[in-house]
Amino acid sequence: MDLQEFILALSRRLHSVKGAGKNVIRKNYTYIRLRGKANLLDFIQETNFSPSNLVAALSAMISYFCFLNVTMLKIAVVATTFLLSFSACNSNDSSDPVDDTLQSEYSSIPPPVNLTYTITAQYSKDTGAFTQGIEVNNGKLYESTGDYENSSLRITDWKTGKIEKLIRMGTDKIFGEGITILNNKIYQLTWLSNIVYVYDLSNVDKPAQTLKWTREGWGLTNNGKELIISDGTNTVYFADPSSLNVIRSIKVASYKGPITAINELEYINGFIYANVYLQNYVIKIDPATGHVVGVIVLENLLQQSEKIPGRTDVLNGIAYDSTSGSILITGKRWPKIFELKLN
Ligand SMILES: [Ca+2]
Repeated sequence: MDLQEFILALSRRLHSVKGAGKNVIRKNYTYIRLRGKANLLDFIQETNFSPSNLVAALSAMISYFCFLNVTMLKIAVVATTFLLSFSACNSNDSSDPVDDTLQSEYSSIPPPVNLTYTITAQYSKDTGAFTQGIEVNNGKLYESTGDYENSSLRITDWKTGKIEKLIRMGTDKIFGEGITILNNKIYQLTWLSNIVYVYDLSNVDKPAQTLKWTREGWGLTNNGKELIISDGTNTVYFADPSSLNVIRSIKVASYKGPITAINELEYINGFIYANVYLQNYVIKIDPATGHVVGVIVLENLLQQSEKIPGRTDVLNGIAYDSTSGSILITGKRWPKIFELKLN
């Protein structure tokens, strides 16, 4: 691949980055940074383009984007930052950012087991739902959606797709995140506003109270007595449900090192299952150690032909139906929810 081909291919990739991230770019660059990094690192690996030529390529790329518009230029600058950090990372022939001194600590962790599964059913789902968290309770699906003004709390019959209750709690500052139900209370995280809404299960029309969570809010589940919360880092917190005081925390890691961007969560039979933002897999975490003991690979779960360009977003959303033993999996603005059984 020569330089011109590289730039053209990269511009196409960046366009897909922009399209997927445009709804969250205005308030915080976390999403776009993470998305940009994942896409571009994949891209570099796919093309085998030499990092030594990146600076020349990026200079040309920024010139190219200057003729488009300001937003695209912003994207190019963000991408440049990551490509340069990638280049620096490769300058010592190491693609793994984990500190060598810590490597031995992680290498003692056994590799995760590949958890195979069978898809037992597929159901239609509202493509307007920017799914941030799902949980099953008493035969219904409780869902929290994000995307600022479009954020909501929903109760649905997931087998018919019928939305039985929809509470719009989003504003230009409130972005819905993870959800869980404990002791007949629904807890709904928000992303950057430090607010956790608490609803009575019997009355979801408005929150019965709010609690303060001092970190970013990403994923939420519970183990029957504690809330389990992720904040987009590699730390998962166990918190008192009445106060949100942190009781303890774990650092999520596999034999390859820390795993960051821990997102939507589900507690299933003594283990924490987690989406990892931008990844097409779910990890199974030992709640005592934080070690990843299993992985469910969900690549191509949603077929390319089922995706709506510029709308269908990443895999996100895991819930456990204890009555059937099924796991429900979906994504942000996906047209489907999948029912799986682990083999
Ligand atoms: Ca969940």
